[in-house]
Amino acid sequence: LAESSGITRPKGYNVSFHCNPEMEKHHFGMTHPMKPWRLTLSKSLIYSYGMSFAMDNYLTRAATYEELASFHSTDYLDFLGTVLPEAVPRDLENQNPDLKYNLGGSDCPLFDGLYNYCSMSAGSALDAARKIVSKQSDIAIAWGGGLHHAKKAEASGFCYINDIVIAILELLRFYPRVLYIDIDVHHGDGVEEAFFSTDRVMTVSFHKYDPNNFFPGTGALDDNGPKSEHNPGAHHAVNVPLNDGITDEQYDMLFNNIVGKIVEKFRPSAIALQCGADSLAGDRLGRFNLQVQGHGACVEFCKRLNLPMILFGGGGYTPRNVARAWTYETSIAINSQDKISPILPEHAPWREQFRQDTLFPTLEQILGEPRQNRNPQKRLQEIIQHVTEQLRFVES
Ligand code: ZLS
Ligand code: CA
Ligand code: ZN
Repeated sequence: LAESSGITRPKGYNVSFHCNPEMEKHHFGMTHPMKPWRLTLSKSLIYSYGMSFAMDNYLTRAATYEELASFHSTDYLDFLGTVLPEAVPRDLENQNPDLKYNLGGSDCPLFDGLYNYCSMSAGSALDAARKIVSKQSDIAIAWGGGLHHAKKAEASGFCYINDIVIAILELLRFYPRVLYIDIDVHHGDGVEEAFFSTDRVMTVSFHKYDPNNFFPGTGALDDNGPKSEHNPGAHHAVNVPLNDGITDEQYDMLFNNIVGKIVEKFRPSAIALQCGADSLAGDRLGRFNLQVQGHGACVEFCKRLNLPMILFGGGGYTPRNVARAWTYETSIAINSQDKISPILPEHAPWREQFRQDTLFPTLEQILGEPRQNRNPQKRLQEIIQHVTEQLRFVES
């Protein structure tokens, strides 16, 4: 397979791929938009292209309680580990769920094997971080991770355990500075908050921002970390609030400009890139007009920085497009983006799921009519201006 596709191991560096099929067997519920099955679809496309031959493939273990406790409170973990799906208490008067740690509502339901699911997602992220730290991998991929909303003692937005924070904490044991980049359509609030008071992690999130109508409602341009005099983490949170319909061209211009300037100033020693695929056009929850090429261009830009890097998954609610994006981005990691065929492999399982047989459907194929672009060029320039000024406060 690898030979027929022309895909070979990248020269001079190693890529590792971390996953566990056990994770994909979990269900949030029939109507819930988060479908762990999208991981199965992604992996099967990646394998159909023969990419596993170019990477070190690891079956992820579940993270231990102690590992989860490097970020989460033990009270929260104890509850998460023992609560039963049927246990959601209801308010006697209005019958609304009376939630502990925000668990059991419609966004973060309790389901069979929840603790297992969470510890495996964290396990893959931690394994990825350890491969980077030991220098066995230059790029480590954990598409099952990227659950950026989870807080120290609270579930939020489909996220229960913040695997990203746990992985970054591991990187910080060896690397002086870590840059976290988040291209999920939602604001990476959990990761931002976790590192609010340190100057060793800089976070940057690109997201749809509408404080009243789009989750989680945080991440305004001037939310840059608590600005108290004694907080070394002040100015180390960059937020890029966007509107519906942004295109590849605009997004990549912003991304290259902003991430380029951050890297110049902050000089990270490693990168954690959350590749949430709900920023793609046609996503069930997303609002942007990004195509697989534009989403992937962010990964390509980061790879060219030649820094150790973890690629995380994240959101992504139209499984066929999630699979396309993460497949293309895996090919970028192994430097095979020019070698893979834009036509999906003939033998790919679930080929009919993809509707079109291309890795790069056009906006018309995805949406019929593309979403109206509500990002005037002038606003994008204002954003760049703000970030440029913010970075003056960051010591290099
Ligand atoms: O970044 O908008 C909300 C919160 C609500 C509105 C929805 N109702 C159900 C709960 C209260 C204010 N939540 C968002 C969370 C988005 C999380 C994104 C995660 C990530 O991509 C990283 C993995 C939200 N948006 C859409 C829904 N929830 C949602 C849509 C459809 C359904 C089905 C299941 C449940 C109820 C019906 C649900 C949630
Ligand atoms: Ca984001
Ligand atoms: Zn999202």
